[in-house]
Amino acid sequence: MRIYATTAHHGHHSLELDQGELIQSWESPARADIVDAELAARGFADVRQPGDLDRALIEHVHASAYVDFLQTAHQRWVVDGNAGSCAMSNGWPARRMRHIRPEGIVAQLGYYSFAADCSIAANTWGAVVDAARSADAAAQYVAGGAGSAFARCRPPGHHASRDQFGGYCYLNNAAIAAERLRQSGAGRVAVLDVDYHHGNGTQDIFYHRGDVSFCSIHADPKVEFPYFLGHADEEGIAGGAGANLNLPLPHGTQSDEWFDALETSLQWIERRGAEAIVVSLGVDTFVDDPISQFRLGSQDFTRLGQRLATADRPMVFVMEGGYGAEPLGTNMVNVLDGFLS
Ligand code: Q9C
Ligand code: ZN
Repeated sequence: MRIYATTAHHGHHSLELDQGELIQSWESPARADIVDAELAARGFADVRQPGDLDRALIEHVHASAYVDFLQTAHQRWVVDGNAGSCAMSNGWPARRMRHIRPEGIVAQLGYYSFAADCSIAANTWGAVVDAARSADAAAQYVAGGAGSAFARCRPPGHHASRDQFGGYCYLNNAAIAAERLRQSGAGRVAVLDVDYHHGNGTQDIFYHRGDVSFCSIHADPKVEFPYFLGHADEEGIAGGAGANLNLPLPHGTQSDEWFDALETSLQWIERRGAEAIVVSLGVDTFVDDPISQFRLGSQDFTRLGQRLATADRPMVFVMEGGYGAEPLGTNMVNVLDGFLS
């Protein structure tokens, strides 16, 4: 299996408002280092650098003004007199307020985000671009006839919508991979999101589209981040009607119930006629994940990979969530290992 990864992510470690305190985010550089070490230890040696950022491709997924904003936000923050800190908002457009884009950097940070768990530092954009490049390269490799690839992305992407960052995500790596597969000739693509959290950004990006189906297995938004999207009655609209499937599950969900949802997902993806699949691969469903409440064990990730292999489709794995220490590497690589076995 081909891997795409870079080291630019080391420059990015966000601040996060967690239980009333501003902390160094759970989404840390160590996460990718742990996964890279486990990949190397288990013989995944075909690790490549991705090609250049394709701005035109990105603009099929994200608003051009939003991409410009991300690229320039930290510099504008510094010019505004905030050198030395990370750019983060303190106000958002809520009910009965107006969605008119304001002018100042702090206000625009609120306009272009939906959560206070995600800040922008000097090196954030470089990390974000490299994650997007890795997802694109993995999709190009798979579209070229190779069976599978893993984009070891950091920061993750599935919470990033067409024009909002949040949930540790800035550009939507999985959506970029799906769009690349479409542009490379796959008529229908599916994104299967197995991260613990609902992939609200990916859903948003493809909600009007029938050519990219989106399916997510996640903690019920009534009790879990991102709180305001991910309910079972969200089925897509216009040309995308019927092309969105959400399978919310309660806190405490165990393997049996989770794998029932996986069966439902894969049967639905089959019916949608997907020629290729992007897997938004979060392993924060693990029982000991420090911020999550599902109960999958490490062997379950091998089983997940094995079941995905039976879908018998070209597959792009894009790294999303999964927190804590060493088991993160074991769990992530177990999926890839199970897939190859
Ligand atoms: N007490 C991904 O898994 N809230 N994002 C965490 C912790 C944000 C998760 C609160 C969770 C974002 C890609
Ligand atoms: Zn997650």
